[in-house]
Parts: sequence; structure tokens; C-alpha cells
Amino acid sequence: MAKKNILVLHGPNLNLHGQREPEIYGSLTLDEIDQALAERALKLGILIECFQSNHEGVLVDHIQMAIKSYDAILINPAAFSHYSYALRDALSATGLPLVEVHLSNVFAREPFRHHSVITEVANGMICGLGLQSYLLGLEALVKVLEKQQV
Ligand code: CA2
Repeated sequence: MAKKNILVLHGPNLNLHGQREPEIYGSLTLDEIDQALAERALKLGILIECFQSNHEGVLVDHIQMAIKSYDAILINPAAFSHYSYALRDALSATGLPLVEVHLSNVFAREPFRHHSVITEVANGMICGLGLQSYLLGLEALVKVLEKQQV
């Protein structure tokens, strides 16, 4: 059977990761996060592709393309989580399993971060665990895909 293929999306400003505000987001760079995800994917026997953009429309285009080539989506929508109906609609339209992740504990931060318009269309959301949020999110998606095959 073909290996499952998961699209990992990072939203705006996450390219700055590791360079600013390490007390909130940690000191790993985005490349290091992607590397850790690639290593975990290898162990899990799946394929991943990671993509970051600061632009809502570019992310929407990538999500629309995902329908043909991917089995599931792992996303840190960053600030778009809190207001992007465009991203939410695009993710929902794929019909693919979806896990939302955040590095920081959004509920322990400013009130505007307490609500995500994405969570309602996701299988689940993991936050506050830094890199582990992403790794656990990837593992959760693999479990969801395994369940689909039964
Ligand atoms: O905790 C997360 O992963 C967030 O998605 C990060 C977003 C924030 O808007 C969300 O509320 C929670 C911010 C990403 C910006 O990342 C930076 C990293 C280093 C320096 C500056 C920004």
C-alpha cells in the first residue's frame, strides 16, 4: 500500500521562529522543527511536506492543491487561527483529516488568542507543548488515518 502523505503548513511569522521571543516560542528554528517532523515521519512510515507562508491566499492555494496529493493536513495557522474564515473554509472544503497545533499555550495568553476559527473544522487541536505539539499532532493524524482504513 502507498505511504500516507501529510501536508504540514506553518502560518505567518513562524519563519521568525528561534530568532525572536524564545521565552514564548522556544529557541528551535522552523527548519529544526521541520527536521524533527521529517525524522518522526520516517519512524512512522509516512511522507510529509512542510510549507510556510506569510500570505493567506498562498496558504489557501496550497490547501486547495492538497486535495489531490495528500491524505491529511497538520497546520499551525499562527495568527490566522483567530480570524481567517478563508483558511477555515479552504481546510473544511478538503474533507481531509486535520489537526491544528500551536507552540504556545494560547489559553494562557491574550484573550484574542483564546478562540480559533479553525478548531471547529479540525479533528483536534494541540497547544502549549512547543515542538511536541507538532510531533503529537503528526502522530494523531497517523492514528486517524489508520482508523479510516479499518
Ligand atoms: O503558539 C503558536 O504556535 C501560535 O500559533 C503562534 C502565532 C500566534 O499568533 C498564535 O496566537 C499562536 C505567532 C507566530 C509568530 O511566531 C513568532 C516567532 C518568533 C518571533 C515572533 C513571532
